[in-house]
Amino acid sequence: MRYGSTILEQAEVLGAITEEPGRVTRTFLTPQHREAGSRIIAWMRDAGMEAAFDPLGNVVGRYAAENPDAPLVITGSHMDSVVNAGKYDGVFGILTAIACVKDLHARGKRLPYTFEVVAFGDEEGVRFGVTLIGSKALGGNFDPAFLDKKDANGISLREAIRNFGGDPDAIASLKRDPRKVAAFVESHIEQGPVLLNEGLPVGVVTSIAGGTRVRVRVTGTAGHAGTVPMPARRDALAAAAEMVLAVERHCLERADTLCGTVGKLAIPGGGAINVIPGDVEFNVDLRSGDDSRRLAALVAVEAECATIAARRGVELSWEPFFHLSAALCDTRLQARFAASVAAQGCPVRHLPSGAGHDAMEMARIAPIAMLFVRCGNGGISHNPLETMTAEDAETATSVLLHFLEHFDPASPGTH
Ligand code: HGY
Ligand code: MN
Ligand code: MN
Repeated sequence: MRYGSTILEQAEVLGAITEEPGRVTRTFLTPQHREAGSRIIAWMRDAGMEAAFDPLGNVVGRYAAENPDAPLVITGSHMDSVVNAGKYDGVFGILTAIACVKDLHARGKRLPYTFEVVAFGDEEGVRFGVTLIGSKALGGNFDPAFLDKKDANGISLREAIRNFGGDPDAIASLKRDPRKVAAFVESHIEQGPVLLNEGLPVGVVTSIAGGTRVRVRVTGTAGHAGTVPMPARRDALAAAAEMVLAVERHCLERADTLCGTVGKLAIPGGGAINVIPGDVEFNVDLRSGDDSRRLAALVAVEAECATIAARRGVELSWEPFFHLSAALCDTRLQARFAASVAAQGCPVRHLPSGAGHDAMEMARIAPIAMLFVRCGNGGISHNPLETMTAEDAETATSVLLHFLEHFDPASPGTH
């Protein structure tokens, strides 16, 4: 095995760099981000790349072409994690690319394009509530208003960048020139059960589902749990619970095209056992491969929640704060990846991605493609039980290396 076991060992090393001992939580611009980034830089340099943090805290490795004017191919994924994460989400896409460059460099081989490997500093949006920050910057979609977003300790993104040694004023310059970028490709653990159920090590992604995230606030009347008669209550939590079930039911009835999740719900201040909750906040995450169905669901679910609020006499605040359109993977790049999969003797399976990825933002400046690698344990992810095998890491890396060595930037894709 040339790459697989090293990749899993490196993922273990990064998995141990966490803000929460005993579980993997690594968020943007923290000391753990710096430590993990420094490890990645060392591995990139050892593989023959120039590598450093950029002004936003992304790690960028470059394996230059012989011709300084050659086009650019970018790959990579994110180095941050959700809370209590697995070890491979994001990280695999970085490590597999480093392994490819190490192999090329050992053979003294350069590519007909400059190859950039990016460890995006923030894709999950855990610390500041804005997702895909790193790829938004490289794709030219970074909104300066993000800089005023604050974390749970009241630190703004601008301050955090400065404290990290970055430069908020240099972010605009990180956008890659679309005329120079021939393709963006991302390898990622599938985070679902399709490849596992079909006994396949890798798959070629066709599209990446779009998503909408909504901030919901339900306001009722706090009161004494023992003295307010049941019919007279304006219980914000009971109303919110009914709304959560409405989201689930709406999406279950359309499970072939929709996913709906309430991943965060809180009573501000925490609530008390003998107080009727007067205030509840929760988030809705709605996704679909079809943007029109997602937007229709957004309208329908909001209407159902408004009906529940009216019947229960509580107020509803419904604030969509994040929209990301579904992204199509370039058909010619898909075909190239399929040829590289077949070249390894693997069956070719095309499949959509229900998870979001940095490739969605990079699609603004380049044709994109994604390679999925099998996810074990029933396909579980965003969970410490997430797992993959060294053999599959080996296969996926061989596919990526074949793709990179056969990719002709002169005819990249139909962007
Ligand atoms: O939420 C997502 O799909 C990604 O893991 N950030
Ligand atoms: Mn994720
Ligand atoms: Mn991911």
